[in-house]
Amino acid sequence: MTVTDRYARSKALFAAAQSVIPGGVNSPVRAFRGVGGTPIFFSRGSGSHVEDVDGNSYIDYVLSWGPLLLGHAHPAVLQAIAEQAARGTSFGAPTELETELAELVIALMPGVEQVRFVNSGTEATMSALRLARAYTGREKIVKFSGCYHGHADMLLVQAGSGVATLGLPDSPGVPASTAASTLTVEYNDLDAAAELFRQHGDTIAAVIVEPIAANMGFVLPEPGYLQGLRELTRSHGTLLIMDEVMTGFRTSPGGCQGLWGIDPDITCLGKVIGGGLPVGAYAGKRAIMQTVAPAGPMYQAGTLSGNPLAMAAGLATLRTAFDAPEGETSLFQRAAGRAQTLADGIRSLSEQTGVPLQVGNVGTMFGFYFLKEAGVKVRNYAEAKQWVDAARYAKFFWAMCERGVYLAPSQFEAGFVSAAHDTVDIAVTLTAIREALLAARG
Ligand code: HOZ
Repeated sequence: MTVTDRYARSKALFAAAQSVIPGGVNSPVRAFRGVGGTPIFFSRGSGSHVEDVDGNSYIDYVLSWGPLLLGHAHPAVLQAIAEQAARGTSFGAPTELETELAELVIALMPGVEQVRFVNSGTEATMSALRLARAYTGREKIVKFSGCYHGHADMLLVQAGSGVATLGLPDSPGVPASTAASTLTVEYNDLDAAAELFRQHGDTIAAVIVEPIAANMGFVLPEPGYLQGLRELTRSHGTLLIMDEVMTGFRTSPGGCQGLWGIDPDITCLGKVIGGGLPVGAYAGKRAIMQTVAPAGPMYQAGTLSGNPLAMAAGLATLRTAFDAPEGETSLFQRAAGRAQTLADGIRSLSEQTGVPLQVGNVGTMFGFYFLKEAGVKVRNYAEAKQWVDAARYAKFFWAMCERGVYLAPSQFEAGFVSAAHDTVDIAVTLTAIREALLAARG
């Protein structure tokens, strides 16, 4: 593994962190267990670039795991945060900003009529499930193997993201009784979901799904799959929860639901709507959302919920990304165009170098698997575990770092492009990928 003096200061900081923070990180994927070596510690970011504590610069395709749609330290976001901070950082009382952001989310997301803001994606999914249970009076939920919806107890079953990266079984500490209410089925297998509904149909409160499975790599839904889930759930009186924490405002202005015309009952959001500050939201049909306290009996609360700094950063991000004068390209569209060029370039480099990759992209998101064999296709978590060549990705990852490109330190995570990535960034990245593929091919 390539860990040299190039990362000396990161290594020293990681050693210090490990004595006071479990595993030295505050979220497991950051520990680099998926690629070996020592995590890189960052000191600053600007536009499409980040700089580490050793002074190395990288084109960044992690972008804080998605939120930074405009890139690092965008002036509009910084100004919104600074202006709000000068007025106050938190009141624990309503502000106008919350209504403004809710109105904007409702205008953009077709399935959303009301919004409740929370502080993280985990809080959003956890609360959405409580809401579904409260609304339907049922207990069971269905999730898909390899999909990740944060770390609430009932969702840490066959989970993706860090759980998949570390190869962990379901987490200790989750009561068996809690996990027992979570039914799991393979993603992209509508027949298996239908069979589950034949057995348990009338007891299932909700199906929760990532419309693109972006925590086991980047796995697109097969044609008709999401629509099939919509019909299946509707016919059993079960709510469909679309977890668009990652895909919301990244795949299209209206997320995957807008792009593919799926009408979920509840939508989970996060990441981009906070513009890089901690935020989450669960949202959906008015009749369902009216179950949430104080409108209805389902309790959920938070001291920093709807925090004005996060609301201001989210508003600035969404307005800057999507507002474009008639006939002009929005910043979102520009970023999506760059992501397309990048993904097409990776596809053709895979052919040219003979390194088998499965490449996917939608809007400003992309991902690629290193496959053990050419010609196989990954459609679900079982196939991902079977076909992904983790050792080759690890070599590739470090070769990319040495060439000044930072990708996710795990094949089970997606990549992100921002409005700050320009054509030079993409060209430099593709040159680095060519070299790194050859290096990883050995
Ligand atoms: N689970 C997050 C991405 N899918 C990673 C969060 C983090 O480590 O910051």
